[in-house]
Amino acid sequence: MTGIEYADFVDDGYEPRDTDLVCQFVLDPGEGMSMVDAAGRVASESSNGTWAALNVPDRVTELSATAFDIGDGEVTVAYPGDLFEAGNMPQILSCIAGNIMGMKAVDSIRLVDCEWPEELATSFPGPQYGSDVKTEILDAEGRPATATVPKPKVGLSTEQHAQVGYDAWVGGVDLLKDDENLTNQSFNRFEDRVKQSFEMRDRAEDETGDRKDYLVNITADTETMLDRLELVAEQGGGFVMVDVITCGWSAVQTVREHAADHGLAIHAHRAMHAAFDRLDHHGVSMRVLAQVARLTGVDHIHTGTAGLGKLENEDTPGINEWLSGDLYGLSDVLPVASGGLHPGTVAPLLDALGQDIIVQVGGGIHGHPDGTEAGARALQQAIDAYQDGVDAATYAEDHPELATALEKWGTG
Ligand code: CAP
Ligand code: MG
Repeated sequence: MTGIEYADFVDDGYEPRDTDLVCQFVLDPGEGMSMVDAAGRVASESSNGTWAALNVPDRVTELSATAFDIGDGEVTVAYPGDLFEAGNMPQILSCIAGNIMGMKAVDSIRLVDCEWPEELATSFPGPQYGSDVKTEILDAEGRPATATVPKPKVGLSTEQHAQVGYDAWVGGVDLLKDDENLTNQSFNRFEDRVKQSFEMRDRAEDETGDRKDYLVNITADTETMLDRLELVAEQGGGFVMVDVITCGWSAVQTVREHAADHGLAIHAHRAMHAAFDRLDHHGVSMRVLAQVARLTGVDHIHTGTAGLGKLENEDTPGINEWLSGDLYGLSDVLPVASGGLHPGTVAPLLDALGQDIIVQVGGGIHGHPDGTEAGARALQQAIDAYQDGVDAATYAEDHPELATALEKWGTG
């Protein structure tokens, strides 16, 4: 038997093993605590220690986490792979981002980044398509894919919603997208919306000759999501949208399994992420949330607009780079830039993030003075201008829809 107490969870010279899940935290120790005291409590509480010293068989200490690299307000913690259940994201998060977020030993603590060991990472499926949606489901090779959310967010009737979709598709947008707070309300029922929108989609495809699709928000309790997913598949859709933070990762894992049965890609919206990641000294970073999303198998995820637009962002380029980087052969994830974008923001956005993204523009299309179709054309013209290496204002000289958009919202 060995006694384990907080100090046993600290070893500043520790060298992580290939099988460890290695997590970086920033933390502010609680009153009267040194960094080492706080770090030991974090490693203990998130693995197999508690406030009381325990006498345990030696085997148990092999599952203990180790805090090392303890710096000024920073600590790295290595978790033995065997601490985790393969393929169970809620279990992993209950350890590495669980009780420690509220323990008195820290005034604040933020999980900043993780390095995932191969065995644990590959116990998850990862995305089915990732950036391949651009060629396998859409005709968006060599350019950013485009999406639009009808605005107002809620309140359009089913017919109005489907009409907005049609106007946007024929104006050049690839993807219609439901807003996060539109699911199955009395004024716009899910089943009718899906059926009518796909009828319009088929018309737009016939007229344009391009593949068009619809990011259908199936967000609900998990059973209902699976029913909705079946309906989308029956109607010939290629995508379902899940609001991954509000639904939870368990639901995402279940949807991923069923989506694969139908070859449906998953679009991850991230409403409520800012409750975890907005404070830079507390919570869970967007970088880690994006890692979790990739492992659990979403094909797209919103990662922000590199500081443009209406919402606060955490390091969009760095997160996107991680999403496209190697992860033991798991597919990449296509990032979605969204939030206050309009045609005038296209050039700085693509400069910052490259073209392997989805550009989602809601208000910046539907708020166009000449309506949705003109707004969609203006967006496409801004992308064409960028690809031709011409600045938007010059391109607008003989592209009236873009000219009107730039006049209304400016550039950048
Ligand atoms: C954008 C949007 C998206 C946000 C999500 C909205 O509309 O539909 O939900 O961009 O934020 O409801 O605000 P606009 P994020 O294009 O009209 O701004 O991508 O940061 O997760
Ligand atoms: Mg929205």
